[in-house]
Amino acid sequence: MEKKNRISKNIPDDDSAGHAPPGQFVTEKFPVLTFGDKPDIDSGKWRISVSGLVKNEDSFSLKEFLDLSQTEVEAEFHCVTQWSKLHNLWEGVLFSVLADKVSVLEDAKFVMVHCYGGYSTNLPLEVLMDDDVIFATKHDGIELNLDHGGPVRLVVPKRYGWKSAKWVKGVEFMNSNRPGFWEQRGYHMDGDPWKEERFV
Ligand SMILES: Nc1nc2c(c(=O)[nH]1)N[C@H]1C(S)=C(S)[C@@H](COP(=O)(O)O)O[C@H]1N2
Ligand SMILES: [Mo]
Repeated sequence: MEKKNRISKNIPDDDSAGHAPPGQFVTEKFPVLTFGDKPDIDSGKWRISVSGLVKNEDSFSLKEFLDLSQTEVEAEFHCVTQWSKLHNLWEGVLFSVLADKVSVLEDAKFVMVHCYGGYSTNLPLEVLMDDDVIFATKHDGIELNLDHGGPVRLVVPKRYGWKSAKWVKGVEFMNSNRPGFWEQRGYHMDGDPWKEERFV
């Protein structure tokens, strides 16, 4: 079997206490954080569409999506409600792999990620092209359940958890920045936990 590419990011050399961004506490649990009801998703019907400033607008079924090159990413997860889970192994498709597949145009500078259920979040393209940003279908070897965003969620380890959109259904490449669901309600446009970019 082809060996999967594994990328480890933001992992401390040892488990010494206190390694988490300022104002965070470490938990071993994997809490569920969802605003409102979770959507009802039939994996057989799930699709992700890519639109906006790309050469080839496209959409993928789950099977087509899983046929793209797969990667494992080890990374921390920091929620703005102050819990951090330091060890996570995500498996899926790197954001950069999807971006390359549709040929992103030079004018694209920002991205809106759209979710089943109506949630959305915005990020600079540059942040998403980092090699630890992944559309995950598995967490610690187990298929993502619906509570954690299955069948496919985005994971952006270097940003607060609200940027890690669950139940992704669309990726829109944009020229200028626009606020997503929480960003319209006072959350930071960038959301870097190491800079405590929580609310504005
Ligand atoms: N679609 C959607 N994605 C979402 C959310 C949400 O409410 N809806 N909550 C966000 C927040 S605030 C966090 S911290 C993480 C939590 O992911 P988890 O429930 O798998 O721990 O999902 C993020 N993605
Ligand atoms: Mo969160």
